[in-house]
Amino acid sequence: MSIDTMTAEGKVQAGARRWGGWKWVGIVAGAIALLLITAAGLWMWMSYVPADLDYATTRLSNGGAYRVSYEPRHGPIAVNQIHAWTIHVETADGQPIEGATIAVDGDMPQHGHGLPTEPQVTQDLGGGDYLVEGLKFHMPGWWVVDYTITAGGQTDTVRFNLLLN
Ligand SMILES: [Cu+2]
Repeated sequence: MSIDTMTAEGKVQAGARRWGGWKWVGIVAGAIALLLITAAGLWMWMSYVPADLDYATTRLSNGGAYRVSYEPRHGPIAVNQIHAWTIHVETADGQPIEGATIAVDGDMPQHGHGLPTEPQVTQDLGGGDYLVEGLKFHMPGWWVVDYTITAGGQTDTVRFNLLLN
């Protein structure tokens, strides 16, 4: 049937079919674009690192009770290697704290996952020094490590930022 012999209604239906085909192309292209934008956004979010992060290895705890510093025991921290830190705990005015109870925690703030291991303070080395064993960072990027320190009935948490590559 040629277009001339179609009823007006038939022409409208044929037109709708043609546009119907293009509509699907539009929907698929839109879906692909949305997927790409989502993936790009997710990637940007997961690799985002605040510009003003403090990477100091000596920091005051959140409540100001303790000054804490750390040092990896075997040189620079490599991704995916179990390693140990020595941390030093003192009061804000510099008196070493011995006999503290210290819990270790850590995570990647942008990834929603924590540490792959359960590091622990395994030894009170005296003079405010403590041995932390079992640390491992299994991805490059921004990590935080928190020490929650309890001494003399006072609990406070200190946070260290690390950027690994
Ligand atoms: Cu991660």
